[in-house]
Amino acid sequence: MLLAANAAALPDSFDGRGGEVPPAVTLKAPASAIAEDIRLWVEFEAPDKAARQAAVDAGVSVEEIKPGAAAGFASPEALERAKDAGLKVKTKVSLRARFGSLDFPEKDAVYHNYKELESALRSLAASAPDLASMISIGKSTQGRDIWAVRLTKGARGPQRSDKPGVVFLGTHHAREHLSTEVPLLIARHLVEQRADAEIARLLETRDIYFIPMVNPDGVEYDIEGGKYHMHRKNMSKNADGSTGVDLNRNYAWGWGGQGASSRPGDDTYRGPSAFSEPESRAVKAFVEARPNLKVMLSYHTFSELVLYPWGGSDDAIPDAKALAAFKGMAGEMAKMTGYTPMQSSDLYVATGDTCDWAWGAKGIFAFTFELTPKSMWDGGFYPGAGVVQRVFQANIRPALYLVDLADDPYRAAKEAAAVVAAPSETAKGAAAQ
Ligand code: 0X9
Ligand code: ZN
Repeated sequence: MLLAANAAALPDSFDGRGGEVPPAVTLKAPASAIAEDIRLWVEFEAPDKAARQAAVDAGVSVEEIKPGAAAGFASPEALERAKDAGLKVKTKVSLRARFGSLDFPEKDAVYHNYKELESALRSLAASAPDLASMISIGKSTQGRDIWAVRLTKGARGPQRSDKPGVVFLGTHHAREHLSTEVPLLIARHLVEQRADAEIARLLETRDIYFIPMVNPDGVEYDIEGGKYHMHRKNMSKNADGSTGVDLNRNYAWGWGGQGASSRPGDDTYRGPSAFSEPESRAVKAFVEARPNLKVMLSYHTFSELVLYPWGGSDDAIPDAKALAAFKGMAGEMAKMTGYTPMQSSDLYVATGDTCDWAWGAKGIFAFTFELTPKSMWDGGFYPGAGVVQRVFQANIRPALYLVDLADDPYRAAKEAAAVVAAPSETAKGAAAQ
């Protein structure tokens, strides 16, 4: 049963059955108020993590790692700070020079903008009213509803459930559009395949949420005018006139520490305080109202990685049993996807991310996936429509695996240990395939 206090805190549900219309969106700030983009795409020498970290600490958003080098976005000021810190720049180009006007190619129409996502979720909920419902978890900075779809038998909208819960999140970062598509398509897959015995069991016994677009204002700005804007942050107006807070630096676990800029103009600006942003606060309220949540997966792009806490510190999480479970799960999901598993901070230390908070503050087994492609030159944030189905297909098994494990994520450690303890079984299995 839903506690009265929690029930009051939850937004209205929207079940898509009775023709209810979502409230009208009132935009507070015109996106076009953003100044001309002056950021640079910078490739620099990075023989080790220390070089990547120096760049991150100077305010560069590191996006791509390859042998001996790394690359990312930098404001001219961040680049100067990075150079002062000893960074050796190999190449730098303006975004405009490198990416041109980035007109939305016709083939990218398969990606969902905000209205299309809203209507896709509404159709999904309407297509299976016995198991799907739609919930607004709160409003964005500019007043858009942040939509979740819930899949479970026997509970709807904000009703409380004691079944083990899982939440899949997308598009904390505006330009990472594939991270909206993957959770949307996985939700649709579960509904369409609900007659499959395994999926039917999971829908019966688990409470499954998808929030495919945590940062709708940023997404809408990123595609405004039929052009890509390479926008990462939300659309908050900062005190210095710049736009946006990095939502994946705004959570209250280690907030304000390393790898999260205090300079509002930087792509990795952490915000004026932890949970200063309506979008991260909406996720917080959503999680806090649902103590049954045991597992979280936050999709990002790109680089093809499976990341687990901590991201804000090089330390391993102290609970050895939990660490073994995290490693077991990350390893399994890496095998399923072909992605590389690692502790988040092995990429770079960055504080205030979603998954550190989910694990540190709430004990939720939380993963970040960096989806396809592997590099900026394979499409980066805009890999085109051609990859969507393939990336979705690659991500079904890990999603089902996590949903299954939600009843006892520690099982992952035991299962991984069993494989290590019985190598001959593994070898037999491999030979039989
Ligand atoms: O930097 C991020 O927020 C994530 N990468 S992205 O390219 N999508 O921006 C990675 C987050 C991993 N977490 C930490 N290293 N703390
Ligand atoms: Zn991201």
